[in-house]
Amino acid sequence: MKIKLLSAAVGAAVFALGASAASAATLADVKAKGFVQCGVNSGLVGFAQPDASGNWAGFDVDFCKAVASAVFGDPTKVKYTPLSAKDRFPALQSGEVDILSRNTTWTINRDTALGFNFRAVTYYDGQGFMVRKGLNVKSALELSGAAVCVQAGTTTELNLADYFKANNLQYNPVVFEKLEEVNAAYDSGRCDVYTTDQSGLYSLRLTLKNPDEHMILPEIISKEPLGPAVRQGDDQWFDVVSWTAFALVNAEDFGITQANVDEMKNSPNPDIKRFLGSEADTKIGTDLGLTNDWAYNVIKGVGNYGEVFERNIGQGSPLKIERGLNALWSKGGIQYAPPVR
Ligand SMILES: N[C@@H](CCC(=O)N[C@@H](CS)C(=O)NCC(=O)O)C(=O)O
Repeated sequence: MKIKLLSAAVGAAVFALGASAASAATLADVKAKGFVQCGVNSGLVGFAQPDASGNWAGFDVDFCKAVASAVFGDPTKVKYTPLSAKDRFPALQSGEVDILSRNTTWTINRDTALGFNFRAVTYYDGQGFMVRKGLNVKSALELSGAAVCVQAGTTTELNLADYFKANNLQYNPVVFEKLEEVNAAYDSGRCDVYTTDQSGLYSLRLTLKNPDEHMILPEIISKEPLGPAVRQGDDQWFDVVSWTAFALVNAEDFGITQANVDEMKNSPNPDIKRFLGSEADTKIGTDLGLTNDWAYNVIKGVGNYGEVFERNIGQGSPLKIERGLNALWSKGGIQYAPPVR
């Protein structure tokens, strides 16, 4: 009798867990509700920004669309939750969002203590400094005594403290919780320096009153591998999200683009046919819990990694960020994805 009671209690607990928003069957939940709930930046030009009609666009937004394409064959099946630096982690932990696709650095603390999983790096970044050209500073090592604007709830704060300490420099941190407050403080001259991920600086500079009066210093003081995060404890969903990112990079490797993906389905290269799901015996997609043409859908929906990069933050955008470290491994960068086979 005792044993029976105990197993009933365990059953109830498992049910409660399974039925909660943070359930471990995210793919099934996502399919059932018909959309991916994606946590994105509250507004960072090029990365995630809603237009006047509320349509979200950007590099991180396209990743949400890529996952929706993989699951539903439809990039529009996404709902967006804009999240500040501080709010993003509770939102993922609680199950309010299915993925965090928001300039988030993969660190050991987030991978362990906070309970997340990271695997793909969609943007290799590093922390930098922006100053007014009029300050006549050429290096971060000349910033002793500066007032430095920084946002709370980021890796940026600790890197900043470490860098100034390691170089024996004094500084005055000016810390805000909201991005608008940091931007306003820097733009009004309350801070001499703005520090965040270098990609963020390129983006934020465009929103200043006079972008041309500001420059980004050459120093990169940290490693900021940015990528999508999911909750621990759901390997299938983790695989879907990771392999969506890898599909984008593999497509660029193969020369598959949004424009030629239909033609590529009939490529004589068996590797490409398998990737796009047109090899008769493939189980590559179904093993992932998706259809065999999931990668075709991703590329049809958003294009390959290079296309997503150039359109949102590269040469086809006002940011004009160079590929740099984010070039393919075969072109001098470190973007490298394991094979789909
Ligand atoms: N990559 C860093 C920084 C990410 C971050 O939140 N950056 C700020 C400044 S660019 C931001 O995006 N803020 C937007 C917001 O809080 O709404 C991290 O993961 O902690």
